[in-house]
Amino acid sequence: MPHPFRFELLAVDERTGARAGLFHTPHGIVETPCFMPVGTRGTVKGVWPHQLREIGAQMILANTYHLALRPGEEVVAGLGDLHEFMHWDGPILTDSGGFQVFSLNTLRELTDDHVVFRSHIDGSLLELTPERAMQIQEQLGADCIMCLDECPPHDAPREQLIAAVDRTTAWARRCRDSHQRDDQALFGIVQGATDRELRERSAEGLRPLDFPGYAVGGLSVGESPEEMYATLDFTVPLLPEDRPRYLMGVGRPIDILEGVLRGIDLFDCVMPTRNARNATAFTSRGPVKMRNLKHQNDVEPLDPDCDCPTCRSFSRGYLRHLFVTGEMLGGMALSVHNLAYYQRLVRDLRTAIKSNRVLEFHAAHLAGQADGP
Ligand code: PRF
Ligand code: ZN
Repeated sequence: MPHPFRFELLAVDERTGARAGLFHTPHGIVETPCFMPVGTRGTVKGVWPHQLREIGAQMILANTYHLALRPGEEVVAGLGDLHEFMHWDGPILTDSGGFQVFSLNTLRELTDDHVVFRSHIDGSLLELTPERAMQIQEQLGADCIMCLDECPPHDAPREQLIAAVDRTTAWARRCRDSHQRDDQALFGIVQGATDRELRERSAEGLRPLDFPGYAVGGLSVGESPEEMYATLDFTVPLLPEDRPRYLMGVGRPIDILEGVLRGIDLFDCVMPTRNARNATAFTSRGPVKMRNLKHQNDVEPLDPDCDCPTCRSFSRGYLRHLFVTGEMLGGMALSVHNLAYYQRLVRDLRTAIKSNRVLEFHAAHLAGQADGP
């Protein structure tokens, strides 16, 4: 049987290192570069699975932490697995919970063995270990799962950054040793903030563990975009060329472009759906605030260059009305559009990489003409 997680490189741009590839998973083939919509609690907020499919989403992300608290991984497993639970039969990736523990909770205790935290839902004390993170993610049944890692603040003292790298490496080994299912790809996560030595230390610790994919964690946590890009410049070359590379929790459209230029293959971010619920649209002409009075009598679609269900159906005037009156359809319609914008961005990037035009695409995007490669 061929390896279920083959990563096939189709093109590597000689000038930049940008890659186009195919990532084979048990639930289908993912074309990279790929943007994963975020379905934290087993739903991409406000969007039906068939709509995700229609706008070209291929793999989606869900969160171990949230699903373990509610409804609990046994409940999900009892209803089939995450694919059946949320009626998404394409590839799914679950994040391990480490990042959410550090960002959402009052941490009670952090040792080399475990992390203890208070639930953000009912205040109860909970424990997460690398073994437990694997057990939960095996029960949820996603195609790709993540090691438990520690993501400290980017400006934490150096001793704390070093300790986080070493703990993340030790936990990665424990995750790999306890992970059982060979129909799931376990990704290692490189930490080390914006420090070259620490990123090297982290990558050197993880590479011998031979993960089928590697993530760059610890970015987009408060450092400047320039610092993030500089960190990618020296971190991506530390990762194996023949495995998918995933930049966690990033980002704005420009960050995705800059990440792709540096050899990143996978991205996820709440921005398209969160901004949609706040009435901000991504368009080929830049961001548009849909509550603005200037849209009141506008019969034009939100984005003339978009063929998403929202732009095919609704006028700007109608969308504004939905937001001003607080109608649910506003956030739903804009979420579909914003996700379609991100999917078009990565699709156009794939095309540009395969035709050796990725730098030209980048220049066109910066010039505000991001409507085609
Ligand atoms: N680790 C994990 N998940 C994450 C991150 C991380 O560092 C980030 C940082 N941008 C987002 N999501 N496990
Ligand atoms: Zn649209």
